Amino acid sequence: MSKMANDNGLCQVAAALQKASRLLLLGHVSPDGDSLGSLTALRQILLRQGKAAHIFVAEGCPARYQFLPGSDSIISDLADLPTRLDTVVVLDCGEWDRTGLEAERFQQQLVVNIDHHRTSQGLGHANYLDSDAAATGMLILKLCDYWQVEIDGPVATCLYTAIAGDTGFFQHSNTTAVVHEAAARLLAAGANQALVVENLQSKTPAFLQALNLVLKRLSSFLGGKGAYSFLTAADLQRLGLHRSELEGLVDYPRSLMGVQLAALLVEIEPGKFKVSLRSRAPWDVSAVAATLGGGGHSQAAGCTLLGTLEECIERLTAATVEVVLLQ
Ligand SMILES: [Mn+2]
Repeated sequence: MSKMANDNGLCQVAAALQKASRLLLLGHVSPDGDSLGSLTALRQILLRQGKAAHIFVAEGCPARYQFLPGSDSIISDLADLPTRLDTVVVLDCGEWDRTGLEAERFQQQLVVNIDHHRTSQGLGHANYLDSDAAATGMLILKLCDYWQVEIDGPVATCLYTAIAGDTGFFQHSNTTAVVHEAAARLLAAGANQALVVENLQSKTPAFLQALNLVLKRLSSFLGGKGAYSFLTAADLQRLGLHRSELEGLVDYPRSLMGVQLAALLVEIEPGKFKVSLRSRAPWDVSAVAATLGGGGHSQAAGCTLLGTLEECIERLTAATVEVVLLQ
């Protein structure tokens, strides 16, 4: 098989980006380290090539990611979207509704999709998809290598954040030798690891109060192999927490000894729960999420459920039992 046919779309995407001159880069709602790190890294590389590149993130850049070089130029107001665009790049997600914008808006533009979610079908005219990659940041690094662009300190910090984010700081099961090699390269290139750790690992008082509630409400099912907890819309309002500040909370139920699968239900608006799912291999939570209309990776996935808390827990545990029995 030729290299062209076996590169998951890298050559095609690289060519499309090379031709572009005015780009809009989109991430996903509830932006995380991989999404924001990949966006800010790619933007810097495109700017260096003399292109105009803007990033749009519907909710803006969460405070903990504002250390990322270039994050201060992220657009979150639709009115600020550049009008003259030739190319739209969708990073780290495979569905338009996850970008916070509608596909209809970009019918005149070439659409490029770079993603590592297993559920992604490729929503672009050119798609670079690799579900074996631990993070979209790994794909941006491959793109850099393909173009033979030099990775400077700021780009290295962004890509290091992306990879650290999606591997749970090199602890999740997707932390392969390839991931460590990439991290080593980025550190050698000047990634500011201390800055990344300081910003990603420090918690706000409100986060710790939310964690307190999550731990108090921890329930088990599947004979102790499953654990779930929840936060209500009233909790979030009382604590003054936005859903984007809850990243990592589900890792606590998952850390419980003997737990194979953990779920955190967060009521993002009354009667609407965002469910984060985590598992230990070989349990596959992307299959659980898929039966509930969501998606993701085998050890980290999510979905949205509508109904009362009790109804959503019931549907979630029923779907989990069904999928686990089949696995
Ligand atoms: Mn990702």
